[in-house]
Amino acid sequence: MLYPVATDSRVVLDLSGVWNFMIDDEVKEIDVTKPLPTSESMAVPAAFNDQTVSQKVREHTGFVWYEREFTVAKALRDERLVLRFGSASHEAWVYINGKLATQHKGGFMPFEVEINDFLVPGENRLTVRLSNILDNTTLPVGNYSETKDKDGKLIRNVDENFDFFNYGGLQRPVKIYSTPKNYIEDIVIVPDVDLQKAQADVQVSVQTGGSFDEVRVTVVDEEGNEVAQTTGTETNVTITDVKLWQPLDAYLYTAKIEGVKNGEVVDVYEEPFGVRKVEVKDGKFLINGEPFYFKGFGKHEDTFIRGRGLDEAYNVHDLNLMKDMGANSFRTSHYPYSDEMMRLCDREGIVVIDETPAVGLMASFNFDVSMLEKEDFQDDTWDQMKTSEAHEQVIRELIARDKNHPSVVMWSIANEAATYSKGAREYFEPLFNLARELDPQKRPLTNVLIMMATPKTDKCTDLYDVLALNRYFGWYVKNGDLETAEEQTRQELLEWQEKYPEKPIMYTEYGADTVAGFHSAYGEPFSEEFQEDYYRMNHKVFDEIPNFVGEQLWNFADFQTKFGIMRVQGNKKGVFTRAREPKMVARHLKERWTSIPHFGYKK
Ligand code: GCB
Repeated sequence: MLYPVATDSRVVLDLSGVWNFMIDDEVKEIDVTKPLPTSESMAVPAAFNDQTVSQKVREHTGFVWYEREFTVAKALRDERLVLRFGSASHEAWVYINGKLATQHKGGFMPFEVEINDFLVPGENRLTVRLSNILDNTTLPVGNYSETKDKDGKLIRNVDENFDFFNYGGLQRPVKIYSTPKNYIEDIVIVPDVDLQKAQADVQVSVQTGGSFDEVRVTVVDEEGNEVAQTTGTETNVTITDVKLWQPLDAYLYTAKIEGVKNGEVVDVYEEPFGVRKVEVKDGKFLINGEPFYFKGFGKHEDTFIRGRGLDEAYNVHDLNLMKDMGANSFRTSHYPYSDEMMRLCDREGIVVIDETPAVGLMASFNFDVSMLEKEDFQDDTWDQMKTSEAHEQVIRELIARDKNHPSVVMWSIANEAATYSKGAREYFEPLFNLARELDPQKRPLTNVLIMMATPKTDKCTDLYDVLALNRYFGWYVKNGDLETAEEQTRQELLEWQEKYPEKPIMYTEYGADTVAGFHSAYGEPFSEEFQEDYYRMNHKVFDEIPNFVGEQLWNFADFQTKFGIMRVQGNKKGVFTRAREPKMVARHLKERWTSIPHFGYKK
């Protein structure tokens, strides 16, 4: 799916701003042919939860409504007009002038619909009904229940089966874009680079709607020079003296696609792309033929007031904080991030592990962490979960959206699923096969593993190209005992390496809750001293393991979660506070990461 951009043939209208908003208390049916009976304001894009000061709004589970009016100028009305939502959490029903235009389930992917047939001259009314319900058929997974209050009114409840706040609403931009009636629908770009010859063979496939006499493909470099040109919808171009997209040294070419009819260019689209090669070989993760070392974070889309809502200033700032520390990468834990963030990573040279929203695929998720230590732990996750369909859908949508991004070097199919339990293989094998088949660039795949998934217990390891481990020795296990934790860390990593010598190993989470400003002469848990000691211990072990190719700690910043006795105003494992102020450990990390090269750290 193409990102909406303005070109010589396309106009983009942004519907960001203040919309009407209403909680649906399900007492009276809403008549979508009439304006919503509400005077509440809500900014878009942003979660609805933190914009008011009403607890009822903040914790609402069920349905909400958004509404605004819009006008499309006469000059555009003969064009094909498409309404596009960057996301809508988690299920949306979209009405234009009272008629259902489209419906979409899954809260982290864009969707769009042609709206010409729904429009009237002058003002049009756009009404969106949203559900933030999560259950055992959705991703992420929620524990859903219904009760009645004393007056018999239905109360819906979602107990998140994951450790982040269930923000809802229109959290990414809503746009209308125009295209001509004959239009470029999608572009697939697959660069194949010969590193020796510094030459790239770039396969370009163009899907069109309507018809063209000819489709022209022109590759333009960063200086605006045309470096290759060809015609056709399934075609190849060669770039000589190619400049590679490298981590923190991004180089972007642009594929300019022109649809020609009767000698005239009717539609134009410009897709940025990078030329880089990703391979997994002999226990190494190679980017452009060199062994790459991941330094960075698991993150969240999480800021004050906006929740998971797009905030490009935070995105730019977060990447600058990362670069300043010598980091080179992050994982889009635990769901696909906005189009805007992905495009920013392309241009900043930040390496991304792109994750689906498959989190909570574990029947026994809770804070009883004693089970983390049991080797033979089993549960009935794969009888309870009915998520295969949603999982397949989101893999399709994610790869369709992000396939051309050079920043994306690996797909993460799930975070901390019960891969140690009976039925896991049957569940995951078809999904891994699907992702391999769909990705035109054939990137490596991983499944991010919880502590119970060990070399002995994990049932799907052969499906993963890279072993991505979330480990909390010294925190959830042996809390505060860093000596034992060090031994456990070392022992497990050596075991993985011995059993799977061809698979690179990385940590995709390790961390300790740390209250900014809390100090302890004894290095007690929760203090800034403990956080630093904990990371130093882990780093010592990482450096001993030859196939250990990366450290992405948990978490970049403190973030909001549901409340509960294990969380004080959210998860405090951030290296930065939620306001992006550094904790003490940021200095250690900067020192370490600025001295570790992006390539060739492990020989
Ligand atoms: C994990 C989860 C992450 C949590 C983290 C924690 O293993 O993947 O979502 O936030 O642990 O801090 O407990």
